Amino acid sequence: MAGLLEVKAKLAAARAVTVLTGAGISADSGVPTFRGADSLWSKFRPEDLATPEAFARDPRLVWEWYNWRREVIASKKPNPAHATVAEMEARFPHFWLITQNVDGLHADAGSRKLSEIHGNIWKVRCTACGLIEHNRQVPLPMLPACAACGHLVRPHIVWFGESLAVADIDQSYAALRSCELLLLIGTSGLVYPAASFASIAKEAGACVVEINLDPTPYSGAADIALHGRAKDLVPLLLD
Ligand code: BJW
Ligand code: ZN
Repeated sequence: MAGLLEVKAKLAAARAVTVLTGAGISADSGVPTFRGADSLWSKFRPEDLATPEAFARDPRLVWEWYNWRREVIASKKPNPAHATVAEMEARFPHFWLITQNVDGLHADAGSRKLSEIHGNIWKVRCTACGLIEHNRQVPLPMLPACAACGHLVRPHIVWFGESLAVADIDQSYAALRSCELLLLIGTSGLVYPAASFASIAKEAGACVVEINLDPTPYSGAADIALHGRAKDLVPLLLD
């Protein structure tokens, strides 16, 4: 495939690599994506389910949706693309993974140097005291309450209109500005601030490589674009 050998050569020489992933990497594990045919946003309206206003209006509806998502994701396993990204931690002296995915599959695959910038579906956060807890119970009882203070908990997920955690933003920007190579894997590049990450790395001098089933808004900014399934292409990068 045109471009693949070039990416492999660049990776073989690189010391600082940053990876940004989106729903496409987990699509190969059977987790639904957000956009496109048969995706989450083709069946549900984001403003009904993934905004703080939606949760304030109808927490039961939002939690029912998350209970369904948790049930879907609970049976899914990391695929060879997640495994290869986890392997990159040991391969490069400077490595950071930024994921928009909330499914936890990167951590399941062994990734530790990672920022889950949109949160994690297996964590809940108290709306009163702010306590964040791991919780793998499926389904969660309606409505789930905080173990410490008894108030309503919410998914520890960044919804539309909410800010990302400062520590995640700082860590991500540092990794984007200092990498030689940025790999964009399976993201549509439509949601900010992640949509601006390729240009931040490029302005700092990085080579930007996109791996996606289809061209995206990132493709124009990418130095090299490889089109195909993440589970097929990503393992080829290190073999
Ligand atoms: C494959 C494949 C295979 C398939 N192999 N590839 C302008 C500037 C700045 C901000 C904004 C702006 N305009 C609007 C905003 C605000 C908003 C935003 O960006 N909206 C856009 C839609 C325009 N952003 C925010 O609100 C963010 N906060 C923020 O900016 O704070 C400051 C601020 C506040 C208020 C106003 C302005 C600024 C927070 C965004 C949080 C997004 N959260 C979500 C949902 C969480 C719900 C949940 O999961 O439970 O996170 S949105 C949803 O999209 C989810 C994802 O992480 C995110 C990205 O999607 P992703 O991963 O790219 O998936 P898809 O489905 O879009 O694409 C899949 C790709 O994979 C496709 O390209 C396929 O081709 C490919 N693919 N199979 C390889 N096998
Ligand atoms: Zn509490």
